[in-house]
Amino acid sequence: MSSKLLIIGACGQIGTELTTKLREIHGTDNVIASDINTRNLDLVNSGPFEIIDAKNFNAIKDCCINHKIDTIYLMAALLSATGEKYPMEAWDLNMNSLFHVLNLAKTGVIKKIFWPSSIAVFGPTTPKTQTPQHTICEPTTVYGITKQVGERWCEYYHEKYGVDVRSIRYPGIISHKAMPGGGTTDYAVEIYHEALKHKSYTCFLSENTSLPMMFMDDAIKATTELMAAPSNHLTIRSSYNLSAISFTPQDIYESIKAHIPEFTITYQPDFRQAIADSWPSSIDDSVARNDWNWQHDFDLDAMTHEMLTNLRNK
Ligand code: AKB
Repeated sequence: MSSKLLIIGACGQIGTELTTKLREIHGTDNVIASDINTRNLDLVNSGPFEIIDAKNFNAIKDCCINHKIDTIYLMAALLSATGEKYPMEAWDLNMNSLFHVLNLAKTGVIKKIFWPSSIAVFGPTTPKTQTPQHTICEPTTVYGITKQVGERWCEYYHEKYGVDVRSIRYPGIISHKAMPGGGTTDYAVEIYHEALKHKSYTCFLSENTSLPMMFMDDAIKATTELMAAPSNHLTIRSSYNLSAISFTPQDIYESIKAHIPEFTITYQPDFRQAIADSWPSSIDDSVARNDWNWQHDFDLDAMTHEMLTNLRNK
């Protein structure tokens, strides 16, 4: 019998492209996309879609039973910058949605879960470069706290109840389809749009802020490969470090300027600077590389080429 999947938060930046990829792999009718609203009409019209609030346990459970779902990808979350503005809402959404899917797996309604964590689990006391898989995690954002606690619960449910939950600590993700919303790394998407539209960009982080980043195609590849890996190869049930590239706003500016010579940038750091300063600048993902052969494909210039080509064609 083929696997049936539910994606919660399918209209978001990662959910949109993950849904497309999973439909290619598993067949359109085997992948139910869901979100709290129908804001992304292309996605909504691309196959089975349900309106589901990730905080509503019964709505998720009914959907799983009605569609005989065995695997959930829980992509709904409030990110780092929005989480600082709405701390209780971030806690409520990020934690309760995770408990809902963990408990559906614990009680046998579903078999497998993908839940994204983030580099936001790290904080100012974490080693900043080549941050190891196992290290100090003292996050200073609400979002980071929810991801760190979520990781502990994932490992707990795996150890105590045998739940097959798999997770990646995503770095900043850069893509040209759906826009990101409410993150600290969002500048690295906005900059491409502004370079093409206005030939100038005002960056909310300072020029030398180096952060771990990844092109969307690599993030989707990592997610599908981790979910396809044999269970007995996986040594991490909290969340895997994952890395591709690290760059600063100045680096990405120069990469774009090579294609758009008149492009200019100014820097006006805001409250997101403190969040970025608390995160690592590069990540050691050797455990992911060893356990499930993770390898990234895109460096900064290859990503810039893809971003500009696709945005120009829109
Ligand atoms: C954010 O900036 O909040 C996210 C993340 C790194 O998890 N993109």
